[in-house]
Amino acid sequence: MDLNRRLFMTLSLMGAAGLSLENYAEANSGVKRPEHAMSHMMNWPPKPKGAPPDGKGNYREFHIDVQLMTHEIVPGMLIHTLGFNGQVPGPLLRVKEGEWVKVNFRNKTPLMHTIHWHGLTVPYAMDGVPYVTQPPVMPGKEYVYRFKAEPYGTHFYHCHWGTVLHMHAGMYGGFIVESDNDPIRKKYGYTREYILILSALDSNFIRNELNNMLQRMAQRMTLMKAGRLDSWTTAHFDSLDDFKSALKRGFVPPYARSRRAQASLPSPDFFTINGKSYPATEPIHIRENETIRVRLMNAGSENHHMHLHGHDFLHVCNDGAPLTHPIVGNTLPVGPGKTADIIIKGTNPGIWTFHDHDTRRVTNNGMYPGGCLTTLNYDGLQSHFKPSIALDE
Ligand SMILES: [Cu+2]
Repeated sequence: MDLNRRLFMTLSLMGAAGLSLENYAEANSGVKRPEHAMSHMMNWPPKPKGAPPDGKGNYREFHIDVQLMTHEIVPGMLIHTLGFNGQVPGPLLRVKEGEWVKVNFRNKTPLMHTIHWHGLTVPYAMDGVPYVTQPPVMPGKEYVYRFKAEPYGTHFYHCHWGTVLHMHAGMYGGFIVESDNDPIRKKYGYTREYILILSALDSNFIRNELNNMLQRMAQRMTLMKAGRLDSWTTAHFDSLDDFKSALKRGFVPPYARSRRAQASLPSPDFFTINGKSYPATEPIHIRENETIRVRLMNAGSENHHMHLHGHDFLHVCNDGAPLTHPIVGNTLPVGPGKTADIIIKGTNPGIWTFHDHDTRRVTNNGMYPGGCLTTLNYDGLQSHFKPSIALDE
């Protein structure tokens, strides 16, 4: 498949940045439609280089759908959201290095989505970036991703469409590539591992934006059915020059008009670990003298500075790759898109807090305690945390 254009620009499908029925006509007025738009995306996807024929190779096959669902972040706080296979986070995918992976992705929502394999060196056609490497997966449609699982380590996957909303809403999941040669396993011989996916969401933004997108998508589907919407009227261009010449001919990009009365970026009010806020987060378990591995992934848009009480840990992997010189510490910044693996040794029995040290993020709707906080619990420990003791003594 020929995709030799160096720049492929998309400006706002209606679903993403909001051409309304009104400005649809405006966008289309007096502007000649290029014939090349989308042409290179027909017969998509191409076969990844070296991939076994579909249906014949020894694939690890997964079925992932996306659906509109309700999700309880913390007891009493239920939101409408988007989730892979009806859960937040999506299913954990764990494969072996070098395995061929096939993911059948079905879109069961009225919105558009893709899946991006974050940290994996997939062929670009499998990279899941809408209008850059693939058309978006339209409502009711399926898209098949095929790629070889590499490199080994801690990665994740997420929707790459309208990413702020879709990722905040819950379209992310862990992707672990195991290796027989994993030096971390060999060197530290840990006996248990935990996966902590960090995220944050603005519950009001999600509600408003989801409603807006559903509305705009309904308009879009109506226009498509009527044959009034095509690649040009959705405003995507094959090059920067194309785009500039459209501007000269009267095209107004959506960010230049006040689509949203007051354009606003989300300001999260809930902070989650594996989709849950404290006290609904799952504790990490350890025994005295046990070594455990914790894989941290930041699938959200906030910085999280994870701090463990009562212990130093070893930071051993950065974005899945083993560090040649592990770093000892007790606080680790995990920025958006980052993964980090740490090794914890059970040297100090107790119940210890492991939390985001930015105190804004250990709250639920502004109230402490909550948010991005969990505990490291020693197995077999007789809990001595009895608040009444202090009062009695
Ligand atoms: Cu999506």
